[in-house]
This record gives sequence, structure tokens and C-alpha cells, in this order.
Amino acid sequence: MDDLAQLRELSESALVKQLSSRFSKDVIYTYIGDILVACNPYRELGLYTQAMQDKYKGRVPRTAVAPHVYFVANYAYERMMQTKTDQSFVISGESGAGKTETTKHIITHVMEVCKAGKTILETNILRLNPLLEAFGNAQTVMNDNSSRFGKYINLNFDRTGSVLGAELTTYLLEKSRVTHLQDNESNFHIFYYVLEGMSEENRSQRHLKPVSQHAYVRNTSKSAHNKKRNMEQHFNQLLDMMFNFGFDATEIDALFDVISAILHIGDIAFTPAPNDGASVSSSSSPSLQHAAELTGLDEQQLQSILTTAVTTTRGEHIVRLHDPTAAADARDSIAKSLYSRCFAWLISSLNDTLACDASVSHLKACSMGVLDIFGFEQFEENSLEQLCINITNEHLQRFFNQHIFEMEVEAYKQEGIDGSEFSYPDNQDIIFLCAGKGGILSLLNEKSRFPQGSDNAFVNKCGEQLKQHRSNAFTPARSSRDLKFTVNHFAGQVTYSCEGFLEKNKDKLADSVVPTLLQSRSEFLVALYTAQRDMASGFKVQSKRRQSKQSANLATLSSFFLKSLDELMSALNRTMPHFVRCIKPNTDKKPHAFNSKAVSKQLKYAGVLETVRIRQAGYAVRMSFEEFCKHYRIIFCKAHEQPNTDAETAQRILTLAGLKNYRIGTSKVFLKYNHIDELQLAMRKHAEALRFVRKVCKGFIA
Ligand code: AD9
Ligand code: MG
Repeated sequence: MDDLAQLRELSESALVKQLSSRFSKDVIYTYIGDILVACNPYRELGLYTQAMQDKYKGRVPRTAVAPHVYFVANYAYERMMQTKTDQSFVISGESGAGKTETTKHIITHVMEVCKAGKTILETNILRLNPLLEAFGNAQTVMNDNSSRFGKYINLNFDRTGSVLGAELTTYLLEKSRVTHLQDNESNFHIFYYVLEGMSEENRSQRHLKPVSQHAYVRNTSKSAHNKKRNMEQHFNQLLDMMFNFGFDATEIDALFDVISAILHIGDIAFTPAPNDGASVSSSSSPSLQHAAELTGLDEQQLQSILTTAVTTTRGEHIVRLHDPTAAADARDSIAKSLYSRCFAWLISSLNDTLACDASVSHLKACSMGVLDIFGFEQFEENSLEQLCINITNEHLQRFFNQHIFEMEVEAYKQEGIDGSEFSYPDNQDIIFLCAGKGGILSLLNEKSRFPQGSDNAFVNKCGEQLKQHRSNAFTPARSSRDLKFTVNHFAGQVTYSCEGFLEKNKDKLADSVVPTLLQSRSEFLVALYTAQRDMASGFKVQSKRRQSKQSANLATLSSFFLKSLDELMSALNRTMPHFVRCIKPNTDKKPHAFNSKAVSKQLKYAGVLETVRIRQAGYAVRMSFEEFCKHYRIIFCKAHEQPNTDAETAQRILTLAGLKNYRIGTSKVFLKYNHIDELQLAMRKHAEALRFVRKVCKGFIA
């Protein structure tokens, strides 16, 4: 069965059984209503060939072809062209489920159906991913090529359906990976490309050593290393791609200088200094020297921002000495900041290249966005990153519910159709709890602004204010010394360990760091820190003049995150969404293995079962009388007649097409998702009949 919404028995176990049985036959795509479920096969199945692309082009009825991501991509493009409305894809699933692969397939196929692939812009859109992956992906326990950032790619089209440009937005780069690796994980791919793929000459110019001798990459996963991937090839491909994208040699060199500098910075160790502060240990003084050279700073300048912190209060500079631990923290903050600035610079340069040319921007008619963002996370230790990720997922789940459910009921109401028999679980209160006024993130921001604020004070305040929250989703820690609380998310309970929440949220370098970096001899480095805003971390620019009140409010990680989440949700709300739920059939990254328990859990996280119920009960497709009558007029017309666009005509078309179980409101027709196929078939039949009549008439006249 290709569409599980048609299952008579609607249980979780029946869904899993169907998915498992299809998976064992190498059928990885399944519809649940108009949602696409994609099970990661962990091997090539020959599903993405040119022949396949040809099969899923134009007006293909859904029932005529097997479920496929190409179908959904083509369908959305067709909808966009027919209705001139913006479309979006929301792709979700846990790490390693196949979100990024799905994103690539969608973009490739959309570019195919819009007959692109020839201009530089079109080629660049297709080339975007390898570049992003080099800087934003890493090997993790869950996925050998895990995206450590979220992204939304928006493609702009003109009225004829040709692509005019693209914009890329990224979310929450996991910059802590630069300085701290969990067991069996690796740093961002680019570090290995540089260390093992760059030419000997370029490496020695930058004083680079083998992976095992640089602290930030020393503990790299054994499996990543044993694979002996062809780093040289990766590096050269990356270089080619950067050149093709229009980066010039000086920029590329400067970027690799900063990447190399980060590795040297990581090798700087500190010892206690006689004055209670810290000094760079003698064994790591070459690292300091190399890092200074590559960042275009004097050794003294670099050493000073590593070992002291200058704070400025009312124009007065107060210098504080770091002890060795604080110096190591300052070192890691600088490394993370440099990396996230490089990433932000890369994204902004890519956006410049992909942007719609000013001369044609007035031709923009519609757009199609693809969201590839981290799924719900529930680890043993959950920190601020998990909280932000899970809040994103709460929003996306609500968007999903809203789209499928609320909007339907609302639309029925407006059209005088009774929708009161439907109900669904709403997570709005959990969103308020986490991200609303007086909620967790707002209390975090409040405490982050206090000079005396502490993680402890934040957790206690949450306990006091939120334990009676109307969502009933907040459980404080048992003891006030325990820096933890639990949130009952739509997908399950998550306990957050709040140690370091305030520091992470402030996401701030000491006051003296940016002004020092701005004195660098490297134009590139200066440019990194004069950009408007660090998109990856939310850290605001140094320029005092630009720091308006509003920007000061955005200065914490969570406020910046909430703002970008808000923008994302507004963008999605303006589109017609298409949902793809990626499922990871096993946790061993293996082909042929299907773990029903794990799949069941993911179906729950994705709200899939709820979807089936809502979909079967409701009317997923609604069209205005005008849209409907014009589009399906062929079913009604006898010859060249233009039909009226009213309820009566719509009713006649529906009767002629033999549809049942639809509703007609005051201005719209309400259809089940499978009705579109039936209408498509009826159109074909009538078109054939019309052609036949014309032929006979011609013969008759002749
Ligand atoms: V993460 O949240 O970024 O860690 P994703 O993006 O969900 O994760 P990704 O798309 O990277 O997962 O897929 C993981 C791996 O599964 C890929 O590197 C492929 O080896 C494999 N994969 C995923 N989808 C397919 C597919 N349709 N066919 C074959 C696939 N292999
Ligand atoms: Mg990914």
C-alpha cells in the first residue's frame, strides 16, 4: 500500500509493520496522506537516475507512480506554477535519518523540472551543498556526515518558472565542536581537508602538523581516521568549487590562514604566572607565534587577549588577569568565534553569489524553500543547544498541526461548514513555557543581563515561576542545588542540565578581543569582524555607533535564536508547506536492518499517527470557486465555452468527475487529498473525448 492513510486499521503497530514490509522490499518511500515518509536505506538503490527524474515530471497523477521524493518536488513545483503561491518543504527526522540527502534530491529535481542546469546561477545552486558540508558538517556517532547547523534554502522563480536566485539562511552552528570533541566524534570536515589534503608546501607555510599533533583534532574518532578518506581529492574539489563560485585566490588563502590559526590557537597551553595570572607555557610558544603570524597580530597582542580580560564600564578600562583555566576558556572562545565568523562569512559570500540580480528582481513571482533542520534531541546530558533545538521542533510541530488541522477547521468555519468534530493536541502552551514572555528563555535572558546572575539563580527562578505553569510541562529539580529541570515536550520528556547556560547565552568575548582583532594586518580577518552580525552565534559587532538599543537586546544567543526562529516561522507561514518525515531504520548506519521499536519512537516524535487521523477526517485541499472552475473547466466545457466560476459550476464539475465526500462552502471547494488524482483522471478523459470530437468535426467539415 503506497498511502498508509488508506489503512483500515490505524494503529502505530500497523504503520510500522507496513513500513517494515516495504523496507524489506527496498521500497523506502511511503505516503501518509500527502506527507512523505522516507526510510534511510543506507545504500544506493538506483532511485536517483535521469530515467527516474524523467518519470516524475509534469502532471503525473500520484497513483500512477510509486511514492518518491521526486514526486513531491515536482508536485510542489506544479502547484507553485498553477497557483503562483510560495511553497516550502519541511524536512524532519533525527540525526542520520536522511534530511540533508532528501534536501539535495528535492533541489536537484526542482532544478530539473524547471529545466535549469545551464546558467552559472543554476549550476551554483546545485553545487552549494558540498561547500556547506565542508565547513558545517562533521562525523558524529549518529552520522558520518552530520550537518552541525540548520538551513533554509529559498529559491526564487519568475512567472515562467525559471529560477532567478536563491537565499540561504543558517541556524545554530554547533561551534563548541571546534574546541571540544565527544568520544568517537570528529571536528568539522574542513580541518581534516586542510591538514591532510592541502599541498605539502601550503601546509608547511602555515606550520601545520599531522592531525595527532593538534589539540583540537587530536581526539578525532578512530573510525574517521581509519577510513583514510581521500583528503587530497576532497580538498582539491573544494578549491575548484570555491573558484567556480567566484572566490578569489587571496580570499581563499586568507580563509585557510584563519582555519590554520585556529588549530595553532588550540595548541596554546598556559602555566601559572608569578603575578597570579597565566602565561603561555614555554612549550607552546611556537604555537603562539604561528597563530599570531596567521591572524596578522603581534604575539604580544594575541597573548594579551588570551591572558587578560578588559572590561569597560562608563569609559573606564578594568584589566583582569586570567588564571590558566580562564586563559584556556578565553582561548577556546576566541577559536570558536573565529570559526563561526568564517562560517558566517562563507554563507554571506554564497548569498551574494546566489542573490537575484538587481536587473531582474522585479520579475520575482514565487518561491520555494527547503528547510533542513535538526530533529528533536533527547540525550543523557542536554544543554542550551538542545533546548533551542527542541523549541524549534515544538514550533515546527505546531506549524504542522496548524497547517493540517487548525487551518482546516478555521477554513470550514469561515465557509459555513461544521468542523467541530475534530480535535488535536496543541503544544502552544509548551511553546509559551519555553519561549514566551516570562518563560524559560526570557528568564535566562533576564539573568544573563545581571552582572551577578548565575546558573543557580536562573534555575531557581524557573522553579519559582514555572512549576505552576498552565502547560503542566515544567518539572523543577528535586533540590535547589541541582542545576536541572525537565520539560515535557510534545515528543517526550527532556531533562536539561543548566551548568554553563548563562555563559553560553551571553556568548560574549571579553571587551578587548574584537578591538584587538580589528588591528590585525589581515584584511580578511578585519572584514570578518566588521560584518553586520555573526549569523552563526548572534554576537553583535564591535562598532559602538551601531549598537542601538535593539541590537543590545539581541546580544544573547537565545534572543538572536528566537528572532531568527520567528523570521523562519513567518516565512513558512507565507507558504504552502509540504512535509517529509525522514526515518532512520537502525542506529548502526547499516543497510537491510529495520528496528521496529526505534521506528515507532520516531513516528511518535514526528506526530505521524496524529497526522493519519487528521488527514482521514479532514479536507486537505481547498480551492476557490474561481481557481477550481478555471483549472478543471475541461471536465465541464463542451467546446470553447468559458464556464462560470460559482458554486453551481463547481458542483457540476465535481458531479461529472464522479467525486464523493467533498464539501462546498460559500466561496471554496473542500476536497480530500485523493480527489486531486480523480480530477486529474477526469480531465484526461475529457481532454481525449474533446480531441476525438474535434477530429470528427474536422472530418465532417472537410
Ligand atoms: V543530521 O541531523 O545532519 O546528522 P541527516 O541530514 O538527517 O542527519 P543525512 O542526510 O546526512 O542525514 O544522511 C545520513 C547518511 O545516510 C548519508 O550520508 C547517506 O549515507 C545515507 N542516506 C540518507 N538518505 C539516503 C538515501 N535516500 N539513499 C541512500 C542515504 N543513502
Ligand atoms: Mg544533515
